[in-house]
Amino acid sequence: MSLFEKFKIGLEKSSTDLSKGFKNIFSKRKIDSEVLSEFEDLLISSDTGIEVAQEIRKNFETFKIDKNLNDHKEILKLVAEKMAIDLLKYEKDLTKLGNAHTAVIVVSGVNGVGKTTTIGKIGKFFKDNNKSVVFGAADTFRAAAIDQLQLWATKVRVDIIKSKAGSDPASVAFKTAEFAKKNKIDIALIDTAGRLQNKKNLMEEYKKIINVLKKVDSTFPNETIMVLDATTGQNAIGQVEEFSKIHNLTGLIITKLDTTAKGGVVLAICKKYNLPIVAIGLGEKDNDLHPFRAEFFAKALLGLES
Ligand SMILES: Nc1nc2c(ncn2[C@@H]2O[C@H](COP(=O)(O)OP(=O)(O)O)[C@@H](O)[C@H]2O)c(=O)[nH]1
Ligand SMILES: [Mg+2]
Repeated sequence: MSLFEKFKIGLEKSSTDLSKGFKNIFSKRKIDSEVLSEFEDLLISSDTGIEVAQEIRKNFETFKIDKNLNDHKEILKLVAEKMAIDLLKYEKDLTKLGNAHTAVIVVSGVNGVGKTTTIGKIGKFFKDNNKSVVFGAADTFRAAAIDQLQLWATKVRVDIIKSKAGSDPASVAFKTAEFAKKNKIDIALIDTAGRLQNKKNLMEEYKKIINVLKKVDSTFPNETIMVLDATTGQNAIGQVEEFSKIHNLTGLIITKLDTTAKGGVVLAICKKYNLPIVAIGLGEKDNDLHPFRAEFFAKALLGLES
């Protein structure tokens, strides 16, 4: 199956409403300001946020398209093209993460967004590409979280550094980085706790993790990736806001785009934070993590066939 087909199948639920809406709005009608307002509302309802929707509408108005164009497919193609151009600068491949000799990657995000699952998938990706990998189970908040990462480590056959539930997360992170450096491991992925009940503690915990990593090697961590669950819609934006106060983010991974998530949130997040999208999650299995491709994403989101 081609990557575009994977995007299409993955984004099917997101795209259905949007493409139906487009069809209703643009079929057999001249493009006047009423039509464009409906178009803008449709974009907002797919979680693009008001700003992005207004911008796309504005772009649309300046498209050199025949205002009498009544083939909604043609219009969709034009919108997808424009969207893809806008999103192109946010593409970043997972392979780019492994450029440092030993790359330490801290994975953050609120509870349940898919951090541990995503770490498992990234681990598989790098293993498949002949890289050595170690996981660090620095989400020590619950025993189940450590066990879950252990399961992934066993499944994709990578090393794991872990400690008892309730132990110091920074200490696990430190040991993971130390192990990776000493054994010249290519990629160290550090899982973290995402609970937000106590923001201050979480903030301090992250700062501590980052600081101890720097003690192992001043270039660590090489990446700080935040995982976002697309189903949370506009809330995801608030989460990036919170987490970027704690530490400097270098990229995002957006999960669960295969569910009823409204994919438009990807546009909103990209625009607002200007952070690359390292990968997207299109399912729960180990091969459901994919590189973000602006063109495929835009076309699949709008329900285009090719
Ligand atoms: N459908 C779907 N489910 C996902 C995806 N990524 C993660 N999940 C599921 O989301 C749930 C929470 O994932 P988990 O990795 O435990 O989240 P964490 O709390 O951030 O570590 C699990 O049931 C995962 O299988 C995805 O891309 N698509
Ligand atoms: Mg977890």
